[in-house]
Amino acid sequence: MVSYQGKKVVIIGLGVTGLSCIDYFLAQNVIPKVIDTRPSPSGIEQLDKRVACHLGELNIDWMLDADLIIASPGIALSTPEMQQAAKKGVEIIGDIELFCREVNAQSNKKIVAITGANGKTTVTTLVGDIIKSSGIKVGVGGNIGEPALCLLNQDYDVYVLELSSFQLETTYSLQATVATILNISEDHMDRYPLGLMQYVQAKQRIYHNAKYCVINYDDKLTIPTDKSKDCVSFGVNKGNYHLDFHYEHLIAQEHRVLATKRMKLTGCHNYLNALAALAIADKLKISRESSMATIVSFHGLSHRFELVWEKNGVKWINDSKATNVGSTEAALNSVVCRGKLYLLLGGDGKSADFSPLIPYFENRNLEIFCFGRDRFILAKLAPHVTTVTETLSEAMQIIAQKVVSNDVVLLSPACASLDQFKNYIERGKQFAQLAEQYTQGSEK
Ligand code: LKM
Repeated sequence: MVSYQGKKVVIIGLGVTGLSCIDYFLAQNVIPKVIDTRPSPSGIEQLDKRVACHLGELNIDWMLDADLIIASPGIALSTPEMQQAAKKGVEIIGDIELFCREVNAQSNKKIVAITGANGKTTVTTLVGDIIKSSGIKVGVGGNIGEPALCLLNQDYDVYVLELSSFQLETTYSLQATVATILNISEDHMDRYPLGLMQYVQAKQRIYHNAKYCVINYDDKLTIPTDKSKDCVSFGVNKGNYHLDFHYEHLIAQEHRVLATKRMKLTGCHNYLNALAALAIADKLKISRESSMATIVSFHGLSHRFELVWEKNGVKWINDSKATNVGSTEAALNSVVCRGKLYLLLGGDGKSADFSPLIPYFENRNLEIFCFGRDRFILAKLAPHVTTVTETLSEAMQIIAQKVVSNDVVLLSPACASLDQFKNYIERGKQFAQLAEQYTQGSEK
């Protein structure tokens, strides 16, 4: 165990991740202090009595007095108080750094590290399933499911971590066996005032000290800036892992390995997700047969282009996990609709440029409903076919009155949910619940 005994530790940001950090320090008899800028953050009810807590604002005295600050992904390093602490020489790291130091102190433990603008949860989950069904003990977490620190002391041989750009910013000791940036498209511009390259730089940290890098042949920004890295690539037409002409097969190192029609995942972006997962599995020397069986049976994730309700020939698809423009583009590329498409956009746009969506709205039988904080910005994309409501619920109530057989209602909001929901999961649950509720007694 790495020891922090005698250090003054301040944890910034509660929630499940903050709580996992507190437990980690308490287990070695280091009593941390906790700060959260939110007046009533989640997790506060489970806080250990020994831990002093300051809510509603940052406590600069505590921060400057600390030896070590553990920063939540929810707090920007550019915050003036964080800058002040850093300048004074206070060490600032995140929970993933604590995790990596522990793993490095042990031997024979492997980390697979996955980031990207989109597909990272799908690939992380799929790689976790592939490793598990090959008989290896694997822990999956990080930005999804369990915080990384909760995976320690569970006798796992391999860890598969989904890492956000914010988590990577506060990580220094990651030594992944396999690391990947799946793709780059604009996201989190509210947190990266210097633009896309600042976001890319954060993501590129995943490759530091990685043994193998899995890169996207079609996306140069996923290539390690360190050209000496050992890379393997996936892509649509080219790369070590690619697709054939009509996306009919997955091809690995010039061999057809799977007919895509056998997969439950659909759409080009998902075939690329499967190729990336296969490239990672191959680097871990997992048998192709085992990997393929898992890729075939993989059903995809909740809240990710999930058919949650069907009535009177109308499909209601929950893609609440589409929290950026690129993700909504993938949905619009793969949605099949014989009638009218009702698209729900809205939430916190994080200062994104939404204009890449405009071509998807042209020459299409479509109506758009915009809700949430950035509804008026979104409504400008295609004003002639757009209705604005304050909430998702109001929009769905109107849509439920209009839909007829063969129509599709798609929640793929291109925005974060945090302006009106706890997270995208709560937004997706509300969509599924209201789809059922508002179509009740509408038998046709
Ligand atoms: N001190 C302190 C704080 C303040 C606030 C600690 C702290 C918060 C929580 O706030 C946030 C904000 C944003 C926590 C996050 C944020 C973003 C944790 C993760 C992310 S993310 O970028 O990885 N995921 C969001 C996104 O936009 O992709 C998910 C949005 C959604 O709709 O669920 F913790």
